Amino acid sequence: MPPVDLPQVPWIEGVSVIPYLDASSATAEQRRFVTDLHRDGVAVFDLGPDATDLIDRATADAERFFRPGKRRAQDVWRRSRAVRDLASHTKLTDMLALAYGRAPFAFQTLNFREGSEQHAHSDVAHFHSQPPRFMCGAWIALEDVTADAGPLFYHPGSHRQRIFEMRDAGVEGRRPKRGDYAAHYVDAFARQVAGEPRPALLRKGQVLVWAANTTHGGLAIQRAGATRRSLVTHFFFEDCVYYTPLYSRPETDELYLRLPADVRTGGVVWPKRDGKPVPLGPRPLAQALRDKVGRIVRVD
Ligand SMILES: O=C(O)CCC(=O)C(=O)O
Repeated sequence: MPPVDLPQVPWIEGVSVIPYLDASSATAEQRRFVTDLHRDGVAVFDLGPDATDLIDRATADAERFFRPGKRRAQDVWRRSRAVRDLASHTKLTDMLALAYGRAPFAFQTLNFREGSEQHAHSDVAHFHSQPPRFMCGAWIALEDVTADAGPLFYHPGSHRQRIFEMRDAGVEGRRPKRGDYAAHYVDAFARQVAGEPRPALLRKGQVLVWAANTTHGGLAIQRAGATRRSLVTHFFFEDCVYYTPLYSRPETDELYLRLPADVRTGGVVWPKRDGKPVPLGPRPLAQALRDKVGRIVRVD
């Protein structure tokens, strides 16, 4: 049996979010955040003036990792206390705990100095959970975003679409492998994206959270040299199984399991199913150990 009181569907993904909020002690700001996330698959709030100093320290710490021609620095939190604290900011984790009904933990950070110009995608191709949809992304603006700097974009309401899997992209009858995403998935996903992208013109200190299946990406940079510093943090939630769908075949339960880091503690979070630890093979253990001991920051 699952641990008592843990929802099997995130509140923001279900149909009972309003009575749930009515029975909670949510503030007006939290209530707006949760209802926006439920309706649109994205929601924005402000970390407030108290976070300005932390944002400035996190921005300065990340700066030394960027390289010419590279877009992002992954897991700077392993080298920066400020990035670590910002990624796990209490106001953010409180919002997520309320919205999902389980305790969130940040497992990865991405610092950007410029726009990513990333194709439209949904994070559930990269990170997913059992039970499903206990995953989300948080995009923190480290400076004001201008329309010509290649803002983040999203498709409101896309979180409600059916999850697009590797087999929908034609990778069938076998486990997906490295290269299948670029060769098959990206274009197939793009063909089924509906509606107009909406740019996220955030001010410094604002946070945009997207739900697991919300379509998003980065718009083209219109002004050479424009910066758009941001910190993206990906979250999972307690007591789930964590896996990488790109290399998994969920229909036959062949999952590429993960042993995610816990950014706040520096440890790892062992996957659980129905409250019981799930056995892991040597690969995720070795990966977690390498990242932790090496304090690895990936720049790409
Ligand atoms: O910041 C961006 O332009 C996109 C970031 C993104 O899509 C992601 O990290 O999943």
